[in-house]
Amino acid sequence: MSETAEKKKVIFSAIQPSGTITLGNYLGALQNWVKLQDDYNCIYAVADLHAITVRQDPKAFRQNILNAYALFIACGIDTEKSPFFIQSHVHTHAELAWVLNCYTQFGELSRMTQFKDKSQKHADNINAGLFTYPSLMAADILLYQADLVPIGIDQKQHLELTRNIAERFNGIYGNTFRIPEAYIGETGAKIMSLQDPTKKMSKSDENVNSWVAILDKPDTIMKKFKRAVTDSEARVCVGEGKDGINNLIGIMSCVTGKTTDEITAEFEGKGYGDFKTAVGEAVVEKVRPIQERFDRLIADKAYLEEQYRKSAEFALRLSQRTLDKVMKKIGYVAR
Ligand code: ATP
Ligand code: LTN
Repeated sequence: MSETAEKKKVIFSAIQPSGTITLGNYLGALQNWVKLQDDYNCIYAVADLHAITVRQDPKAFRQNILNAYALFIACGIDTEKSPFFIQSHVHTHAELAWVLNCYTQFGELSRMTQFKDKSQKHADNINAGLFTYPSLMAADILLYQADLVPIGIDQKQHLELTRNIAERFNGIYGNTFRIPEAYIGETGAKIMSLQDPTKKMSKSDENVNSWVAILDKPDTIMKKFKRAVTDSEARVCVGEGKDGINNLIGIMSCVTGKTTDEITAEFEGKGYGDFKTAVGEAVVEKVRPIQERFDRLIADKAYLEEQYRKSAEFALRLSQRTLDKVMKKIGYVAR
């Protein structure tokens, strides 16, 4: 890292490899990660340790981790600029998570809405990891002394808790962790389900027509958009009670860069059928080059391995500094 690069603010973020990456993940998270690379020192990870809070099939899990890794590079994550590693390859994360668990209160974790939602969804497996998930997320962020954390709105509560844990630790032992801030992108903050546009598009939704995966084939993408739920007004414009159309206009704007007004003017006098087809085509065009790059990358295991190894080495060196400081302050005997 150069002198000037050293002075840039630090960004950390991660995403779980818990299934196929959707258009919501791409527009809400990934696209921002790519944009931020030039102006910040970015460090990114595939959060595979977090993913086992929900039961994973070993074979599918391994594939999902590699797919997510390759897909992110295909979307524009450049490991020369931004170390991009697999969380389980860097042991400091699990170590600091244990320490932070002892500085996190039961009451605080009980208030996390994601814990409540996921406990309901997976009532047969409410494990301790699901409960302490936010301490691991706090460890991810605090290890790199991150200034900013790009996330969707749904992760804001976890970031607040991270700040509280860091402030508590600093209060006891003196300045150890930088206090991070959430970075919520303006566009694509919340892409809604194509089948129930009052709910967010979510990869764990059982209705496959509710989400579009970045790796969906063009005809699947077209079919899903043609089936998208709209309203009976049949006018392409933003309005109250028009959640479906509002969402489609939002998606169109995100993928083409056109404003809402430009889109409304373009589709003046046209029906929903035409508009849905146009949105589908715009999305197909957007993902086409990503899919082509993905196909090449996923076939090149040696290249992927080189990237995640190199990034994990960098991440270990950096995070070990913070962990050493933490252990010393607590009173552990140095190795
Ligand atoms: P799950 O369905 O398993 O909860 P998810 O699709 O909601 O998964 P996450 O892995 O929880 O996705 O989120 C990854 C990132 O993508 C987060 O930063 C999150 O805020 C963002 N994100 C997820 N869904 C959307 C969406 N519909 N619109 C915008 N951003 C989203
Ligand atoms: N909890 C996040 C994924 C995640 C993360 C992080 C995000 C794990 N560790 C650190 C930002 C910073 C999610 O479910 N989207």
